[in-house]
Amino acid sequence: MLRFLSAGESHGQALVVTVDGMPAGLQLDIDALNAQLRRRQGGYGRGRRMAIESDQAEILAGVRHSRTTGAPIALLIRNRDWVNWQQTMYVEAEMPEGASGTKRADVTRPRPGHADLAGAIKYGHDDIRDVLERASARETAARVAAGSLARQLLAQFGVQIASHVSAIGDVVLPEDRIVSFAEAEGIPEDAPLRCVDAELQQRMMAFIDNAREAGDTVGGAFEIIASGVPPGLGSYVQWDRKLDGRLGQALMCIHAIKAVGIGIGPDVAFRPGSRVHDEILPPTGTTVADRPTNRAGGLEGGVTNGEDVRVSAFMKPIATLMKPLRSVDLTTMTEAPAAIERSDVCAVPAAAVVGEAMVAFVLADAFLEKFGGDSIDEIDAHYRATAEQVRQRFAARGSVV
Ligand code: EPS
Repeated sequence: MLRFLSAGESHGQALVVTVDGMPAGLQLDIDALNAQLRRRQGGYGRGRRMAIESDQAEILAGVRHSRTTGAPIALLIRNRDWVNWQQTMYVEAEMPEGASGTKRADVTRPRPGHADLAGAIKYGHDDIRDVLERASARETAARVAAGSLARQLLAQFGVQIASHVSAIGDVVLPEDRIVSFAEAEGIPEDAPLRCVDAELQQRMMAFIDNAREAGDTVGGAFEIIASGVPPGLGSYVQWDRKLDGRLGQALMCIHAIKAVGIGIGPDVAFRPGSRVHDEILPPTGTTVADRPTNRAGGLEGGVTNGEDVRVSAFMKPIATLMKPLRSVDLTTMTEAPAAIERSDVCAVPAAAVVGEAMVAFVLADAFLEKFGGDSIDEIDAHYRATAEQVRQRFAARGSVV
């Protein structure tokens, strides 16, 4: 089983993440890992924090001479902003001599839509900072680091992952505009919103500008596409083995994600079967069958079918509004505007990078389940043998596979 656990506060010293279950013998590219962290920091609509940080992962354990050893991998990402927060976030009982930064007042007015109120009730905190520091989407940097290891494992076997932003507020890519993996992968990294349609992207930016001027925030949607995914990952035989359910959880648990769709997603409810299901035709290429469409997003019965895996996620607007919503001051229980924390106006492109990481993690886990072994060599042998078995089985029936 591949799994990870993270720790770290948004303005604490660092984020740490432990990845357990990575096989031995994977050659790691730390520059590629850091490039993923950089991607997460980008996108039009982000706040001033991203100008302070320059996220870089340090590998503390589980890797020797840039190869995984099979031991748990520990990664650390330092928060540069810590120096501005030490007086507020120190770990010791008393503020250490010479602590840097400023001492901030307690946060007592929960922001609607954030974890503030529910967290303060649940954990018994009077200073909501104890909630928001951990609930912050800063934690997603740890996920991108963990997901990047999974991505590097998958890449060894030809699985690639890309994403694109399909909506910012009500500026939405048309339903019939199907974005190919190559198109998503080809989006320049400096594209402000990582949308495949340049004209639409301009309108999306204007939408964000308007929200910023109004002291408001915006959400949106993105799609993750994984190509080269072998058929047979996941299973229909038990509820918790269905890969669509596992992908759903992995995306739903990203901060501010409120809905997930597989393939054409919720549209399946509004169309007849003939415009939902993908016909199965005799093969003309190297796959078992031709599928003229991929509305199912590469998953049937919770199992990958060899087509691209396509998953969409829908993000709510960020909960910190510069023109705050009404709230209650929990010290006096009287009405008061919600607290204002420095924040982003829109973080949809960043969330898409986090989504890629989470999808990579789930696919790598399912991949190891099917082709598992303790080293890359063992997995490789199993992977090749399975592909060959499938080829021979169908070739015997006249297939060109
Ligand atoms: C984030 C860091 C945070 C926020 C954002 C995500 O930094 P700060 O709170 O210092 O501005 O920019 O988190 C939120 C929007 C949130 O509501 O928690 C990051 O590294 O992605």
